[in-house]
Amino acid sequence: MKKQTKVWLVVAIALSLGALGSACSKAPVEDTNKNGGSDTAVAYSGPTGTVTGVVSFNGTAPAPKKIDSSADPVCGQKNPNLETEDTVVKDGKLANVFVYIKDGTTTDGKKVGDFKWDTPTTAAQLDQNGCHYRPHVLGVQTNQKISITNSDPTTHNIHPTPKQNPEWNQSQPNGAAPIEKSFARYEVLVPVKCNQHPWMKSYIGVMKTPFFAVSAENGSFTIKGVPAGQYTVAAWHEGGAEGTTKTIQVTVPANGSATADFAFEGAAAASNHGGLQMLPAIEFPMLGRKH
Ligand SMILES: [Cu+2]
Repeated sequence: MKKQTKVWLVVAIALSLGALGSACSKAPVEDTNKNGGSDTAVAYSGPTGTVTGVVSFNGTAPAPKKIDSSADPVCGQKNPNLETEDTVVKDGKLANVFVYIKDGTTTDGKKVGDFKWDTPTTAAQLDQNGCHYRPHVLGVQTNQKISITNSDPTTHNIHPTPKQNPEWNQSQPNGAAPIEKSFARYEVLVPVKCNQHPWMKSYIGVMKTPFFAVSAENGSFTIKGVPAGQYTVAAWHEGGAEGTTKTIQVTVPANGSATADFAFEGAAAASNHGGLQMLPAIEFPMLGRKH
């Protein structure tokens, strides 16, 4: 092959790959949260309602595991019963689930993400206390300040690992001033780790809109001030590489309330029902991904 021909071949392949790449990146379902809130957007002034619900956990919840914190004796002294907190279940209800309005339209047919939603002026709080993050799951709006504090007599290193926002990490010794940060882009959710203590995990949901909540210890959540309309409500629970997301369609009435009750399940419950029953060969890899 001539050298020139080779060069053209390489260029042609690169171009077609590029086209493929951009086609793929556009493939996921549109999420108005990503696009809304431009400078020309207007604030919503119509009627609103509420979305409430309870997040259940079906099947046997994995028992919390005790964390070996011997690498930093300060952690063990302050928090001798440090346990994993990825699946916090009490009386069949699941805490720390991030619930949010993923997409939808108001009754006059406008996308909820296309309105202007003010950034809260109060900072969200993320504390490190007893060598874990408090809260474990946190929701903020884009550009809202997050004030990160260290209540422990040891040094932490806060390290978010976002995909849509810049990654950073910063050490915070005991007694240091709060670290103030924010995320400019929509991202559900940003994992946060600590470079000093590998068990420390937190997740921050970054939303354009104020329509999000985190399920409480009794599994309940409330999202107020939602424009009357039809929405996809999503619930995210951590686990595995990306976590698990469930969605429910709701209609929020003006001055009324819509219910969105979610249910997550352990591996045992997941294998006992659903279409996978007929396909045992596929069951095992699917199970692995649920974790
Ligand atoms: Cu730490």
